[in-house]
Amino acid sequence: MKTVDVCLSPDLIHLYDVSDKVVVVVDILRATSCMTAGLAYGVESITPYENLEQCEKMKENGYLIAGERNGQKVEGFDLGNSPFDYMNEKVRGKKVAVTTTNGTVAIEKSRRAIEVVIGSFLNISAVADHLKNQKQNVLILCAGWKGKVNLEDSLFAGALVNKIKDKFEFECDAPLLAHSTYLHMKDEMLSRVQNSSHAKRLNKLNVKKDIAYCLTEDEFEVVPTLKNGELVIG
Ligand code: 3SL
Repeated sequence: MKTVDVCLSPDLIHLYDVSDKVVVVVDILRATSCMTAGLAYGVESITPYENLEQCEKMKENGYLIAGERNGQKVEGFDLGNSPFDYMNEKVRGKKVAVTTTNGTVAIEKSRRAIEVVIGSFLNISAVADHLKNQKQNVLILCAGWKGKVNLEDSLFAGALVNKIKDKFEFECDAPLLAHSTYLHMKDEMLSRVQNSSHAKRLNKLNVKKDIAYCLTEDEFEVVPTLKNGELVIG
């Protein structure tokens, strides 16, 4: 049977061999929710950068540049890091370069995987079906916050485990932990996440509507994957 494991922070990724796994990168608030929404809305591709200056340089190549540091849009960039920035006519058909505090870092750390998949509640069932229909072991990598574990990514990991558990054995205890936490909180997800450290951070920046939207399940059927350094659908 295939296995599934959960890495609760990118700072723990050295404990896993990603080279023989499909890695699902998750940053619910808000990077992977933005990527899912943007690609579903018709963005041609999204190229993730860990480094802000490299991302900014892509403007010269005709890319829209997007991103945040500590939740706030980078000055001079075209887009911030709200899914609503991406669900907009001005980005349809465009190539976007993006840098974020944690999400793009987690993608960078997954590059050696057999496949890198972008997961969010917005496309959770599509991702679950994709994982069930392929042959490789899976690692769900939570982006967390600056190396620390966060609630919303761990809850997503548990929700995804819940959807695929009949086809996968748990590799270690993190899937068990994430799954139990998800089962415990699933009926009051919004209020639980509102209480999380990052939601409190975002509330101070007045982006409350992003939080509820990023917890919405199955808005889209897309499965973004990393191909030649850029995220595309299919
Ligand atoms: O850290 C990230 O990658 C971001 O998603 C954080 S924020 O929600 O935009 O603050």
